[in-house]
Amino acid sequence: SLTPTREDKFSFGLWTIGWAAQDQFGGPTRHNLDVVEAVEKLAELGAYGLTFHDDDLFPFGSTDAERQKQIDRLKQALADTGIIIPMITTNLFSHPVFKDGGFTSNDRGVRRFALRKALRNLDLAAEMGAKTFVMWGGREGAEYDSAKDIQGALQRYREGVNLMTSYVKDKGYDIRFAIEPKPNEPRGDILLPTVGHAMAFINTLEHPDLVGLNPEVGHEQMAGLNFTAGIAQAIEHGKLYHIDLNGQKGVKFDQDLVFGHGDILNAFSLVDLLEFGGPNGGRSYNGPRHFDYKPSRTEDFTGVWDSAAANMRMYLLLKERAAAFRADPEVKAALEASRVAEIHTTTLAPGETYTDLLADNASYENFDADSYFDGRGFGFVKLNQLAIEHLMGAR
Ligand code: GLT
Ligand code: MN
Ligand code: MN
Ligand code: MN
Repeated sequence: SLTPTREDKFSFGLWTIGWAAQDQFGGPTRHNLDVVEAVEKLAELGAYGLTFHDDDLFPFGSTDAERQKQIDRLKQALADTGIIIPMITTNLFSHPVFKDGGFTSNDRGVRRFALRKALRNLDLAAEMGAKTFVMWGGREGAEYDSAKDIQGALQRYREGVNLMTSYVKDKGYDIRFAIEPKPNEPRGDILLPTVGHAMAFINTLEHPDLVGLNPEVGHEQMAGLNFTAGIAQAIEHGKLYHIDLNGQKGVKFDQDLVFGHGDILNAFSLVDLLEFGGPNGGRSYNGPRHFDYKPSRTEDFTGVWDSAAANMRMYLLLKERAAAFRADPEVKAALEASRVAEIHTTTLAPGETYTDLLADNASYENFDADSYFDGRGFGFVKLNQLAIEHLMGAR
C-alpha cells in the first residue's frame, strides 16, 4: 500500500520539517515550527518517529527550567500520538565556538565543552528511549592543510568516541552510536568524509561493536560515490545502524532534496537493497527509514507537509516497483543469463586449499582464456533496461 503506517518505520528530523529555510544569501522563508505541532503532523501523515538535536528542542543556552519545559511538552505530545524517538543527536556545529570543530577543535577548552554537551545529551537520549545516537561531525575538519594535524585530530576524535562508548557501557544504556560521514560543507574538508573512511576508523575504537554508521544519500553522492554500493558494504560489514534518506543531483553542494528527487535509479536499487537485500536477496535493513531532507526555500508550510509526505510516498512507490521487478519472470531469466547468483558460489570448492588450486591444471595450465571467453557477453544492459522499465511503471 502507498499509505504510510507505523510498521514502515518512517522518521524525520525536527531540523528537517522545522527548517526555516534561511541560507547564506538570504533570510528565512518560514517561521519556526513548534515541536508539538511537528509531532502531531507527523503522526497524522503516518510517520512513527521524530529525531532531534538538543538545540532543536531547546535553544542553545536555555536554562534548566526552559530545557525541562520543552522535554515535558515533547513527552506529552509523544504520549498523545504514539510517536517515538528512535534517534537523538547533538548539535556541535551551530554555535560559533564550534567553528573549528567540537571533538577535534584545536582548542582543548572547546573539546572539553563538546564532550560535556554530548554526554548530557546521551542522558537525554536514554531518558527518551532513543536506541541510536548519531554523530555528524560537520565542523570536524579544515580548510587549510597546514592548520590541522589530521593524525592528531583523528586521535582526539577517537578519544571522544571512546569516552562516549565507555559512558554508555558504564551507565548500562541500550544505545549504539552511528557516525555520519560527509565530504565537505560546512568545512572545506571534513574528517571521516565517506562511508569507507568511517568504517576504517570504527575498527580502531575501543568498543567497535557499539559504533556503526548513519550514511546520508546526498553526502556520498557529493563525493561522486554510488550510495547503494556503499550501503551494501556497510550492511555486509554489519555496520548500517541508521540511515539518512534524501535526494541529491550530482557532485555539488548538499541539496537535501526529497528522497528520490535526485538520482532516482540509485534510489530504486537502494530501496531494493534495504527491503529485499539486493539482487540475490541477501541481508537487508530493518532500522528506521529516516528522512534528512530540507523542504525547499520556495515553500510555505503546505509545501513542508507535502514534501514530508512525498518522502514517504517515494519510498513506498520504489518498494512497490522493486517488488514488481523481482517478481517478473523475464527479470528472473535475465538475472539467470547474467549469472548474478553465481557470485555466491565460492571460488575454491569447500575444503579445497591453495595447494589443490595450484595442482588444478584446468584452472591455469590448460585454461585457454581466448576459447573460454568465446566473445560471450553478460547481458547486463538488458537487465538494467528491465529495471528501468519497472521503475517507470512500463511493465
Ligand atoms: C545537519 C546535517 C545532517 C545531519 C544532522 C545530524 S544535522 O542538518 O546536514 O546531515 O544528519 O547532526
Ligand atoms: Mn545533507
Ligand atoms: Mn544535512
Ligand atoms: Mn544527515
